[in-house]
Amino acid sequence: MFKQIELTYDFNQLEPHIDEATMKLHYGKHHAAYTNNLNNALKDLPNLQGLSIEKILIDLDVIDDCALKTAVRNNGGGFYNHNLYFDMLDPKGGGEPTGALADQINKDFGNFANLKDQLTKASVGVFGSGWGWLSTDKNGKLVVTSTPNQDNPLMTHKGDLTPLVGIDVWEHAYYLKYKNVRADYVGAIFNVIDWAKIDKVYTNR
Ligand code: MN3
Repeated sequence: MFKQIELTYDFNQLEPHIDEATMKLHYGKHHAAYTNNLNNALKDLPNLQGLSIEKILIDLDVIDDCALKTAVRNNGGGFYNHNLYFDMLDPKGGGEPTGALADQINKDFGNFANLKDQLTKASVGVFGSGWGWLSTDKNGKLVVTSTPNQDNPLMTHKGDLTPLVGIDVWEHAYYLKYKNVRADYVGAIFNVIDWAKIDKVYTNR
């Protein structure tokens, strides 16, 4: 049974960047539904019992049944992506990365402003629902990509990329507060990204 990560902050603590009503629905309804639907689909896939969600998403092709494969892709992606999303956010976030992550950002993008610009463009530019991503490859190089729906870099790169930052640009992530102005939401979310935590994940990968 997969479980949603527990939040280390209250629903209203990401205000004004992410509003309380959106947080309640996003975590309490959307993320909960992906998690329940994933667990239900896995009941019919005993061969996947005990595997990590990362392993399951990298190897989706082992699922022969088309409908079950789609269910695990959409809901397993939704489960994993939202665990990463809610975990990387923190009321005390914002600012710029430090440590090994900052050094690598400077190496791969020149500076943090350039990374922020690329990640913003990738996220705002998703057509329809999807995600913008900052990932690391096996050598520690940082890469910005985007995916449609609940796909993620584990799936698109078969385990060669590990996601570090995921920016959810489904309308349910921002519409109550930002309406159609996705760019304002993407701009605001940088104020609550916990770069210290992401540096730890990057350093200990
Ligand atoms: Mn979402």
